[in-house]
Amino acid sequence: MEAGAVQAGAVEVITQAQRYFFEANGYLVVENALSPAELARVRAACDAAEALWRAEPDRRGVRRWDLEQVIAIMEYEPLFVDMMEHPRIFPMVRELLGPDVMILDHDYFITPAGATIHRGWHYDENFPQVYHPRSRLMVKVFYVLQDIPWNGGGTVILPGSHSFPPGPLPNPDTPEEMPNGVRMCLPAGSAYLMAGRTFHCVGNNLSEFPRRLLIYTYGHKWMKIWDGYEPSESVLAQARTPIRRQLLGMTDPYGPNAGAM
Ligand SMILES: O=C(O)CCC(=O)C(=O)O
Repeated sequence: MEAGAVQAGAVEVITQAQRYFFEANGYLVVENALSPAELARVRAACDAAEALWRAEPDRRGVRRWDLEQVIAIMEYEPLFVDMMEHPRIFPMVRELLGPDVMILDHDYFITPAGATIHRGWHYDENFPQVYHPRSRLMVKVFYVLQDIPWNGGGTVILPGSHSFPPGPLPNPDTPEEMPNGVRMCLPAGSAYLMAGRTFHCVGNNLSEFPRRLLIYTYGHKWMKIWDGYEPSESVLAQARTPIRRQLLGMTDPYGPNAGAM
């Protein structure tokens, strides 16, 4: 094991190199986060969720030519609840965010081929009262379900921007023109983690392929689950462990934290 790696039981959670990369850059790529079998299962579950969502237009989501967003994906099938605690990625999130971790939102994103950006550069954490260079309120995980080519609309991230002091940043209309921006053009099965205060933008999908992502955002249990993501009774019924109860906002926000898995 690499010196300085953090362990949960006997399993390595995050290496020192990964942690330093995240602390310095505000994001981290994990290649092969999903095994081929896992990727196939998640893809099949996403296809089924997407079919249901298309067949029932009253289901919540964004239905636009430049973004299709299936809101609250955990409501569609237990596999998506399990993904909230992915055995390789969730321990990293917990390590980076702290033991009081809770889910804030969860979506399935489809960026159609040809879609240009629907939203410009932004921070997800944009609370002017908080001094962000020293805080970490959120970590977002993106699971890549289909290869994202160079021009395929991968999120563009500005490394290190999570610790910039408050103040204006460049905001190019073409996200890929951000000086020092890094494109998340990654193979299917990868995951990338991003601090909530990292400046980022969806890219222009100029490829012939849709971009398919599962996105889970984590915060702290003293925060409030985002409106529209409050778990239904059927999701709450799947909370059979202390950590899952905490993740789903079922525990005392100021009480003891659930122990490591
Ligand atoms: O779709 C993306 O690549 C980025 C999405 C985004 O900006 C966000 O989730 O805040």
